[in-house]
Amino acid sequence: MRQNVLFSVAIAAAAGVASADTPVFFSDFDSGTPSEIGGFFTNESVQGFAGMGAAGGTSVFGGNLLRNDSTGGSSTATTLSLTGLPEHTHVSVSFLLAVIDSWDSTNGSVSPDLWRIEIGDDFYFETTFAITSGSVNYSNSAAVIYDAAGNLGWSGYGEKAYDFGLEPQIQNIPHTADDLTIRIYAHGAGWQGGTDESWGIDNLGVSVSNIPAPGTLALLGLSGLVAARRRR
Ligand SMILES: [Ca+2]
Ligand SMILES: [Ca+2]
Ligand SMILES: [Ca+2]
Repeated sequence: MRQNVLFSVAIAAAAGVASADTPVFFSDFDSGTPSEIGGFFTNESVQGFAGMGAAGGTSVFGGNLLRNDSTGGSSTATTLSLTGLPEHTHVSVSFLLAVIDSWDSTNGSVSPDLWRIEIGDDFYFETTFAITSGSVNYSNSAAVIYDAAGNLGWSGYGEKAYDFGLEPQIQNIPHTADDLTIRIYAHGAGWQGGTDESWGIDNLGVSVSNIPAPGTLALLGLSGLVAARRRR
């Protein structure tokens, strides 16, 4: 059994297959914006978020972030486009989210203010935040960086922040294509953008992994070998 496992790992490496958890992108945005980033964004200071992170979190805010203060909707997304990914079955995404100024949740005024991340063509995660009005808020106590809604910068309204590396719903998402596009945007009938509401991300990372379906581990070596031969 031990030999079989080692054989599978060797074949996987030869075929360009992602191992346990392979990083394929990371940026802290402090020395500019990588070419993989597109769509709507400005690269600007993290202001009062500097040095802040979740207890037990993945990283802390520093230097610059990417901010999106557009009028909202999918056409105003901030995008990340990756190509030539190693073979994989799943993708995971990690970042710090700054929730900036007068968000009104789904039941405040003017609402709803919704925030969405699309990971590939078949998956999205959506939530809302209550800062100035409304009572519904993204609920993940482990991910909280700052939820006191004091003013940390930008216009005079308050801010919140969360570590989305600690959001289970955007870890290990089924995905197999060579290319991956991530789109992040706010939308909703209450979304105003500008100095009313905006958001920012720092320390954006993407990793891919191979997670065998139950009962398929013994076949991995054989399938890897076939894939490797076809490429030659
Ligand atoms: Ca940064
Ligand atoms: Ca503010
Ligand atoms: Ca609003």
